[in-house]
Amino acid sequence: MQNYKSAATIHASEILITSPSIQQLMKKTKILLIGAGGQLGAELTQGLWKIYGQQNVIASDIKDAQGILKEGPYEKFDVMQRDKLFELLKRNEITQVYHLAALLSATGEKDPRWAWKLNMESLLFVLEAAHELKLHKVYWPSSIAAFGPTTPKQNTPQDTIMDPATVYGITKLAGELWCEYYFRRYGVDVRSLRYPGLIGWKTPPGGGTTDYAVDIYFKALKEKKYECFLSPDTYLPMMYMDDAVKATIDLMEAPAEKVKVRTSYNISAMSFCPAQIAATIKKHLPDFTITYQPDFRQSIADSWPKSIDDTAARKDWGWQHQFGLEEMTTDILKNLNSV
Ligand code: AKB
Repeated sequence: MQNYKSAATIHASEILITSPSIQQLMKKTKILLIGAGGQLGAELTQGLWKIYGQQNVIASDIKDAQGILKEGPYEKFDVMQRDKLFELLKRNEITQVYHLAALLSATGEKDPRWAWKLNMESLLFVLEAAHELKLHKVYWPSSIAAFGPTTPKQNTPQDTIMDPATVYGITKLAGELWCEYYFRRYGVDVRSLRYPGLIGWKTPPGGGTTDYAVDIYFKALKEKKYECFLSPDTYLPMMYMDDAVKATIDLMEAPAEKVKVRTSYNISAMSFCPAQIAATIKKHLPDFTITYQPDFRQSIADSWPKSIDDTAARKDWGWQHQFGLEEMTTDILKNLNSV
């Protein structure tokens, strides 16, 4: 597995950065990443630094820069300020935007109106800016939350019933359609992935239903026990952060003609339930115990797919995941043990 990881690192940095076409790209490409303070944002920023150079990637968030983000260019900014967004894009001659800022599924249910406003208006501001300022590319994440209770649960197809049961899911489905609309009507090159639950160890989780699978590693090491808010047999599609960063960059680097889906691509790596992740952790930490106390997040999880068919992403632009549950657990525990 270690070999796989270093291959991915080489792919993102050494090979690409030394090729003349990438040096050319580095000159031309200027990226703004909105929502960089979140779980995916910080790691994606670092992935983009490796390809485009730190000076060409501006991280931004509504909060002050934290951790690794203090090392590169940073703008503290609220994406709901449309004028400020346009000013920032013009002043920095931005050519690509990664727009990750959003309220996730569990937090969204606490304030549905605000979730709708933040998630939808900010996307529309970015799409309008992309059209008016002629940005080269936009990335916006969708989610398995765009599916719903009557969507086929196993190997959920790319094109199928979509009846999201959360406000977050509704914003993802509507957002996918807005992305396709801007592509068809104005030719905006906007690309998107339907992320499963993302699991990383560098930043704390941020209000999602799949976040138990992040929290469990921290609690296992610190307290040797974890109380899970989902039942033991709740299967959900999941992905290690390294794979999520790779998928995002691979999609954004793909030639435009290979990106055939302009709503959002299904993307998959593994699928497991709380009992399975607990058993895998126990192999490393034999004293670890788990208990179950399902709360309102159980019904959110029950409305989502259990596994995802990502054939289109694999066929169209060559998506391949690298981490399964065992490899991810080994990697996370090794890293958390050494911080
Ligand atoms: C959430 O749980 O809300 C997110 C997601 C699946 O989009 N991680």
